[in-house]
Amino acid sequence: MTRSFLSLGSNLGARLGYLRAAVEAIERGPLIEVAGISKVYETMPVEVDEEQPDYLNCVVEVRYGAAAVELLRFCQGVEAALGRTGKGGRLPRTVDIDILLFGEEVIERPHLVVPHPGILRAFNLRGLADLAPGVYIPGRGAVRGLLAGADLSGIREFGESL
Ligand code: PH2
Ligand code: MG
Ligand code: MG
Repeated sequence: MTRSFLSLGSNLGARLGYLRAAVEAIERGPLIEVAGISKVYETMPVEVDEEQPDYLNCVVEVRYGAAAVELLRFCQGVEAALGRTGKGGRLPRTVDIDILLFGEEVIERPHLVVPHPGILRAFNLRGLADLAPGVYIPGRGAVRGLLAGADLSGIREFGESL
């Protein structure tokens, strides 16, 4: 089983409901166990071209019993089942599920880059730190040190959790 961390984000419709539905779908998935869920954060959109609504973001820790590409396929299936729109182009989305870390594997394929290119976004570091501040990001260092240097403006704890 590989320890993996998933980033969940939603900025369309019933955002918390989409995050909840995504976690429930992940829990029902094959060869996967949910080991932890971070707090939920409300975050200002980063790295987007046009104005869009604020996100709810969280990080989910899983144990997965197959390869990273299989996990990617599974996550894409959950996104599709939850009516994901706005694929590509960093458009608003009902739910986005990204593989932040897959053990300490480094993967660079056209459709799968791990650690995820967005892993250093402050909301991902916050979520990771809730679950595993000591976890090592290959090529970058431990989460707690990276978080200490991150700009946390634009991120606030959302009242409700998953
Ligand atoms: N996801 C993006 C682009 N920008 N900004 C926030 N705050 N949260 C996200 O999940 C997010 C983003 C692309 O997936
Ligand atoms: Mg994303
Ligand atoms: Mg994505």
